[in-house]
Amino acid sequence: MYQHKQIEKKWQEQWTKDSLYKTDDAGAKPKYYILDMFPYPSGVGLHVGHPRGYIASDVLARYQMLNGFNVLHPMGWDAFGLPAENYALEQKVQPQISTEKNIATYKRQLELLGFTYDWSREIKTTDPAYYRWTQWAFIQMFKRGLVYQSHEPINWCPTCQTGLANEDVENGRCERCDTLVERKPLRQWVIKITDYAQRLLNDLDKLSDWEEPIKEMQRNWIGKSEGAIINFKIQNLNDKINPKSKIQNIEVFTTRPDTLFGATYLVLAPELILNLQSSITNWEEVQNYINKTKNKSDLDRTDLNKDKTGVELRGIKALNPASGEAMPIFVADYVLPDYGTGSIMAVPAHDDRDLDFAIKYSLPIKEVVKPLNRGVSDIGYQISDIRCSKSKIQNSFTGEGVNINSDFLNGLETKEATTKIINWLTEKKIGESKIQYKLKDWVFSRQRYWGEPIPLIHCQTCGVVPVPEEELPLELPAVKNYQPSGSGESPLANIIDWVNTTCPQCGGPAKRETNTMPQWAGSCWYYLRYVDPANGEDLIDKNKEKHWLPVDCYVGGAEHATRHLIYARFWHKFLFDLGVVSTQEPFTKLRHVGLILAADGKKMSKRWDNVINPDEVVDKYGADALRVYEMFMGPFGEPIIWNTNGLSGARKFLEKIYKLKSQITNSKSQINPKSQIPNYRNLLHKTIKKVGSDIEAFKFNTAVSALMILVNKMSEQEAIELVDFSKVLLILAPFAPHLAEELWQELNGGESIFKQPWPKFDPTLAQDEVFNLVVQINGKTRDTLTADVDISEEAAKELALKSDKVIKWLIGKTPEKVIYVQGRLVNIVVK
Ligand code: ANZ
Ligand code: ZN
Repeated sequence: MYQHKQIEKKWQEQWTKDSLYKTDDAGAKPKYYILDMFPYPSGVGLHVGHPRGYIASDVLARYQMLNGFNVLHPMGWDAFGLPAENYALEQKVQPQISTEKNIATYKRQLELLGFTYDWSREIKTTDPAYYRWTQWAFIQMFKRGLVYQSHEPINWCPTCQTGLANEDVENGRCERCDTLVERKPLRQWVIKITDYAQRLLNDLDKLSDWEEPIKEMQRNWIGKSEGAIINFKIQNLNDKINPKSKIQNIEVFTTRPDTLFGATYLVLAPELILNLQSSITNWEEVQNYINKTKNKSDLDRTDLNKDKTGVELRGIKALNPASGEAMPIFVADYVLPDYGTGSIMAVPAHDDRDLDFAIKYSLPIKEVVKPLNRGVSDIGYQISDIRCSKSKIQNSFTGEGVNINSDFLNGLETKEATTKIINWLTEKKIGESKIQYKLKDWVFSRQRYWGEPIPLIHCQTCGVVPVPEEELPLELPAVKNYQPSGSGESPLANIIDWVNTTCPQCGGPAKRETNTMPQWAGSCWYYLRYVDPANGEDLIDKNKEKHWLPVDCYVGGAEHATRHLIYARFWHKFLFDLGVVSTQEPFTKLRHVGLILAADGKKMSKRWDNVINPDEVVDKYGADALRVYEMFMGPFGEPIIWNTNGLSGARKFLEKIYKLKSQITNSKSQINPKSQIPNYRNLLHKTIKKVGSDIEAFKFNTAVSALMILVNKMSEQEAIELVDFSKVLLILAPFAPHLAEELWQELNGGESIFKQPWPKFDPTLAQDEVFNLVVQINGKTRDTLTADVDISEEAAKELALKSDKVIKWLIGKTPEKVIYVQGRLVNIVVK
């Protein structure tokens, strides 16, 4: 009988006793650093969805151990942050205490699954010895001018009662609690991540082993646009109101300066116009409009399908510097305050949103670019003063083409026109070329308790002074009351003893910064600390860094594509500039794990009461069964629904292997009286080859399925040779380590199975089976080729068309159709 409980407990204890997973820094073996996105230890513990990625990285770690690598596979805890603090508030305990408790639960659950973590390198972001270096890096940024204080309105979550970074807002809602985010002016610390935008963008191209969709998400998040800034002079039509009014111009950012002659009005974001008040004659109307837009989310404002609204600013006009025409100026909320300059020149003929707006408010539409392949305009609005109805014009022409109605730009193609107008603007000092990023500077302060204290001191005489490095870590003081104040001040502000300090520069009375760092801070560099977790002198030892970095393979959720992964890449590049790390990028290979959904198709969550606890699964089916099932359930990167039947299938597979034991013979002479080579041999070698290459390609499901086919075949045999079965155990070991070790020890004894080499396959035995692929032209056979039995349709056709004989027959003819009959022939039809 396969007694999983007994077997799993026995080997977990033995492996720990033998320090099987303790990773040395030295040694002759090549290194392999495999990293999981470390969890945030929530109060409810793990559900069966969480370990999917951890199991995969563990399979890879064990596979690499068997392949002779010195594997570093660490684990730790991302334990600061709002959810931990909210949980503690709910439970009425200190976050320090609840966090420790949650970590203990997580660790116990992870250990049940038999992972290869080197726990001697465990770290937690809440440990002062750890966050000392988070604070240290922040101070280095401060000293290099990468950190600034701002009072601009930022995203504010009224439920979490804290300011948020752009990355923490999803569709206008707080990513944590789903509350509509407001804008609130707040004193805050901001990191100039935009200084690194171009490098973050460029180096994506070097990450050849990252999945393309994740790189694309980062490109879009960084959002580079090339264009120009253009200055528009403002005419005050009503000098009587305020002759001293200072407004002289409005700056806009545009990606299409070539359309300047087609700009027929300007639009300002409502947030931007307060300083124009004195010249505006309909101020009340404008003020009402501003108030109305206050609570709209960016998504609402920019939605193409939403009705555009706005109000004209009466009393002023703008002058188009190219055409000299006077243009009305509007406030409208489809222009956002914090992109570009917060103002635009509207070109309704060539921008959809401007067109909608122009039609609604009967504004002139002037066509200035025509498509290259069109002789005359067929849209019908090329005359500047034409007033159009929505029914007549549906779309603007937003592509590139040739300029018309544009004076000195006429006849130029878009690229040339762009260069020419930018030169013209620059010469006249009314504009210049400009690169704009969607990425915003990183709002780095939170008005909450459970985070790293920001190590800055406010002195009346010296201004803002960093805490001296030798005084780090600046520890988070223990407090009774850590409820958020909601006033925009952190709860730390109430700890007078802690706040009042002396200035490190002048010795005078000073006050500590009371904001804390965001949840993302600690995870920006944790992968470095595993390499050298106890270093009290430096963030990381240089030699160890050179040895272990970069991380060879990083596995985690796709939800981090634009947050953690951008922040960590930025932090790493900053540390590179400091000389702390020697590589430009931290993670060589990145793979994302798909979600495991509950049986009802929803995300597993306490809220839906659909969570399956891994403890119960392990108890009933065993850790190995859970591991095999989660690897087998479907393609690793895709979401998949949990199915308990699948779990019993995995369990039965392991039982079958356990039973194979009874068919084993040790001596060659006893077996297979009929033939010398057992008839599973070819399949065995094929499977060794496939399991290895599938693990490397993260195709765990097909690896397990190949193992299942092999085991089925072997169970039909009367006798199995021990050498062969030992190979089966070795390729099973990454997936079901406990069972593999148990059987290995029983049959072979000696050192752990994980100290053995991965079995070699015999290439001739592992060769794929082939068939004769007949190639016909118009039904007549012209060639016969050899093809793998599992050749794809495309590959079969390509193979056929490349045949020398076929090429000769095809001279002067073009194939009209190519038909593939699977496993038999390709027919090429020609006229
Ligand atoms: C004139 C123009 C003519 C534009 C044209 C487009 C087409 P991306 O690619 O996203 O950078 N824009 C600029 N700042 C804006 C803001 N704060 N809120 C909303 N829209 C803004 O887009 C840049 C274009 O988006 C800019 O180029 C501007 O419209 C608009 F045929 O200027 B364009
Ligand atoms: Zn001072």
